[in-house]
Amino acid sequence: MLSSFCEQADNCRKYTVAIFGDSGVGKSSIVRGLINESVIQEHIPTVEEFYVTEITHGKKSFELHIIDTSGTYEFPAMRKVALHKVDGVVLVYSLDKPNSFQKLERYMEEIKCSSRERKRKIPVIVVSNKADLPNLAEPKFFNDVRGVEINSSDYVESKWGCPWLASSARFNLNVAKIFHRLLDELCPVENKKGPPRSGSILRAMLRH
Ligand SMILES: Nc1nc2c(ncn2[C@@H]2O[C@H](COP(=O)(O)OP(=O)(O)OP(=O)(O)O)[C@@H](O)[C@H]2O)c(=O)[nH]1
Ligand SMILES: [Mg+2]
Repeated sequence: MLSSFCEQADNCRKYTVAIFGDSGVGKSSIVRGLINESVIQEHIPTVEEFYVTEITHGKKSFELHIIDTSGTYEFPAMRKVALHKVDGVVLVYSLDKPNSFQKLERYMEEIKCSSRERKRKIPVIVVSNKADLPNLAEPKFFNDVRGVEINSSDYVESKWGCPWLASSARFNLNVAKIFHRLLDELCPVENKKGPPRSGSILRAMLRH
């Protein structure tokens, strides 16, 4: 029997990561981008898919086991099972689906609940996908304490204590970075690079 990549490599670690989000926000497209599969133009709803891929982060190699979940079909029981085995979670929304951000609240509640049950923190990264689409603005948030408007990144950071990134799975922009940023949380490396590229800079790049 063939040994897995991690069985061959001395310094490899395995992490299981689930990707959650509303229907059609681009979860499967993000996963396909990471494993260098071609973009699928039409929306083919996922039931549940598993992928295994290797990724080099810092000087170490990692085997990522990715659970691509369904946003189309409501399977809370399957999400619960996934949450009991994951090391980290990618939460995705997209600006062409305004309610998809609100849906993250429920996923966060489920993640917190599972963290409590498992007595371990489950690192999360929030992703605003489809940054290539023009004329779509990030939702507006207010900081209750200071009464000022704050951006999505600051909102996600202050409310849930997790990082935020904008991506375009269609153009494979920031896709690998999502998983590197999550690995930063799971397994901090010595030579951390600067802060993730902000959504507004990414959008500006896509316009040129
Ligand atoms: N413009 C644009 N379209 C995208 C992007 N990512 C995905 N799409 C499109 O959005 C649609 C849905 O993408 P999927 O990846 O299937 O969405 P999903 O979140 O996996 O959907 P479910 O499996 O039903 O939960 C497809 O038509 C994709 O081509 C993106 O970054 N930009
Ligand atoms: Mg899918």
